[in-house]
Amino acid sequence: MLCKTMIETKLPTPRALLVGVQLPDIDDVAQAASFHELTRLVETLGYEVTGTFSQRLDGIGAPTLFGKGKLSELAAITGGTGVVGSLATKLLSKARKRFEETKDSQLATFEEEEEKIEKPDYIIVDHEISPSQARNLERATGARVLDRTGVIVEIFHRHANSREAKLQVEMARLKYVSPRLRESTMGAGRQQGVGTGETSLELDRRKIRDRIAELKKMLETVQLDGDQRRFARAGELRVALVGYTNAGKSSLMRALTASQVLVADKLFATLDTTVRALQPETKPRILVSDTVGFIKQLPHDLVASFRSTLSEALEASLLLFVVDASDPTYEAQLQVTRTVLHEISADAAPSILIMNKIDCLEETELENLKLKHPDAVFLSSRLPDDVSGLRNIIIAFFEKSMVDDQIAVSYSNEKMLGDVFETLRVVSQDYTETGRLMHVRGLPNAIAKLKKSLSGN
Ligand SMILES: Nc1nc2c(ncn2[C@@H]2O[C@H](COP(=O)(O)OP(=O)(O)OP(=O)(O)O)[C@@H](O)[C@H]2O)c(=O)[nH]1
Ligand SMILES: [Mg+2]
Repeated sequence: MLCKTMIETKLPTPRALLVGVQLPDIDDVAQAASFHELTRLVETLGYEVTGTFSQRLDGIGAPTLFGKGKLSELAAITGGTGVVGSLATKLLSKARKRFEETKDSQLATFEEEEEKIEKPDYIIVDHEISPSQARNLERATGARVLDRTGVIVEIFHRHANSREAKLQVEMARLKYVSPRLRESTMGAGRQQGVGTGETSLELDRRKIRDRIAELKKMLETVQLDGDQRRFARAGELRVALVGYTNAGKSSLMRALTASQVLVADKLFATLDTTVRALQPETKPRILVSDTVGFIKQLPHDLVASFRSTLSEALEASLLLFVVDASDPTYEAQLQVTRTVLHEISADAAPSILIMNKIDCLEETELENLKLKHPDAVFLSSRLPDDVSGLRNIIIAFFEKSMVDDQIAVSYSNEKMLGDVFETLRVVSQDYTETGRLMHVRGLPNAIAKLKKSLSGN
């Protein structure tokens, strides 16, 4: 049999220019950090960042985001007209000509060479902008426009793995896309809604609404299964790793539970909550949850989807706030984590601050941080001694919350013994005529749950 020859078509890497408004309360360091984070997000999407472009302004409400002069400057870089009213992106604006004149004269002279000037294909706006602002910018610059929200939604879309995460992200994505659909992008020859007088745009929006309704129903079913799983786990000792994206939550999860969860130097590597037992296993065992990371300006629909993805973690008795201590913006990142957890009412449990990646710090930096956060645990998830120290802290926390009690298990109830051994520490047992009297140690609600099951309620 002849093998088919595969023709490899390598798509060029899309080029992206990052643009943003520097608001009065943002200093240059914060602005650079914001662009740095956006660069990482955009690179996670597989785009190449060609540069950054910003203007100091009081707000981000202007129809084209920037002032007129600045918009022309931007259009000069992208090859647009600098005017919203025109779609003629091929025409060279005066500003563009000036831009090219400053380039190597050979490049500017030969038309075929013009393509070599690396015009960005995308403008990525470091804010959430309205659909009409995006449209205006697209018209003026001739480049495709994506905002921060769009980038994050797209990354979530690519990384979602579990059925629940996929459904949630599809919903968030459709809600983002729907108001941004427009007639011109739909293809001219589209059929209209038959006999309804609907335009193709209305038809597409209706299809999206229907799909969102369908997704809601599917999610309810999936979430019901999740609720049952969670109920089965109620009373277990649970600790959740929460924190900013890329802080090292999954790395710690791997180290604490000897598991193989995905660790990657990219943003939003983890989108599902995974649960594993702390290793070496304790009695009763302690479950550790790894969760999705947070980021500033998290789109609202995605916050809603976090609520469900995080609900496993929300029931944890202990939250470990993981922070990348080597990141100069770690405090702002910690604040974002606290705010999002508060928004989804997940900040009730006690927490421990974990300052991770200390292997990247100078001795003096580390000392200063320790003075600033005397209650935090400083570690590197790469150092086994540090990880085992954290394990001891976790165990000590649960030990403090546990109480001693007795449970009577009749011989007819022996099938429940597995549950007893799994959720409680059995210190000793006496055999009586009717069954066993077990001296146990565990969390009060775990003991209460077992007693309830044993009494047949
Ligand atoms: N130097 C150093 N790097 C670390 C440490 N812990 C994690 N990393 C690296 O940091 C990057 C992110 O780690 P992850 O564990 O995937 O981070 P995460 O918090 O799970 O990120 P998301 O899933 O995106 O929210 C990876 O490249 C890790 O190898 C550490 O203690 N020291
Ligand atoms: Mg992760």
